[in-house]
Amino acid sequence: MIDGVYKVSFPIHGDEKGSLIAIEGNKNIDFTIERVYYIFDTSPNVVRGKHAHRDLKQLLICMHGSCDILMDNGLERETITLTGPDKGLYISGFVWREMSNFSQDCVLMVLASKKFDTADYVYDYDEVLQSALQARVGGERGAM
Ligand code: T46
Repeated sequence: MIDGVYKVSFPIHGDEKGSLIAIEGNKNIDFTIERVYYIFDTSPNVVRGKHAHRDLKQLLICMHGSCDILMDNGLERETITLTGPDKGLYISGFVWREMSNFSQDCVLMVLASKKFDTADYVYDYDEVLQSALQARVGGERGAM
């Protein structure tokens, strides 16, 4: 997968009463949870996101239904289908993301490492490309 991105499976505590999943900051995930938001009632033909974050770690969980998450760091692009309340997608780093193909019943919950800050959003994909190219050139120079 793209650097700084990985899938997580959470253990389900199940008994005769049903199922329960617990997520603790700095235990199951490597950040303190500063914010929780969730996305629902999104039409299947809508594409959300279309931005990167400068400094934010997030854990995305489809509590209900499913949706597709595209991630792109300027060098690699990958799309995964997120479904199941025990499956998470961790995204950190300067990664462009788009969410699409929402099922009618999709509830996408996001745990975030920082409070909402519009200054952290980058809506210009070229900036992600430029950053990837600069990192690659820097890496090649370092290897000389
Ligand atoms: C991300 C993807 C996965 C707030 O007031 N507080 C918040 O914490 C957030 C996240 C949003 N908002 C407001 C800002 C907009 O007026 O809610 C509205 C919709 O937000 P946005 O268009 O940014 O939603 P998405 O689905 O395009 O992106 C969101 C997150 O913003 C973003 O950080 O990574 O989900």
